[in-house]
Amino acid sequence: MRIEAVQGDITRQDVDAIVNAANQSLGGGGGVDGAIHRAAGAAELHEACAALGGCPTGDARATPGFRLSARWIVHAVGPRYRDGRHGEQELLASCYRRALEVADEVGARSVAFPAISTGIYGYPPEEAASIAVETLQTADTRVELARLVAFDSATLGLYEERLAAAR
Ligand code: AR6
Repeated sequence: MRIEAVQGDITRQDVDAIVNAANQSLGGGGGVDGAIHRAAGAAELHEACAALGGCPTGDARATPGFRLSARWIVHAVGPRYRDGRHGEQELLASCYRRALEVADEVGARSVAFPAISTGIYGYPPEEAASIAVETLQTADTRVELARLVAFDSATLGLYEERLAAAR
């Protein structure tokens, strides 16, 4: 699988599936979740999410992308960061792994990821970027392209450093 990093808005990515940084209720929220709900069509996406009955932390669920260019949205629930001693690393890695597994199930071959948990959930961005890159690099998947979408240039820099180190 090819892994690339770009700076931009995940709702505008031309890929088969975009990943949402959701919460356990899948009821929508702020940050990237709010942006995805608005861009996909809030009413339809809300109804599709409600039918899923929630999602545990570290896991992922798919809905259609509705008005997005992406055919699918994979809603992944990242951990809230406390102190790094409550399983946060494993739960965040699990989000990336499960999002790829769900992408495989729906047949998506290109998937864009936001920096899960690094906004409202407070995960330190440096460690989150390392976990994202390492987990994607070791994943067993039919997905051909994983695109890490940084909202800001600092996050893009973190991804670029880690991807360059791995080459
Ligand atoms: N495109 C790409 N990245 C974005 C966008 C965008 N349009 N908007 C924000 N980001 P956050 P979390 C970045 O807070 O920390 C919601 O209320 C943002 O800069 O969206 O996992 C949910 O419902 C940051 O780097 O998600 C949950 O309750 C990253 O996306 C909770 O927030 C993630 O920030 C989840 O918190």
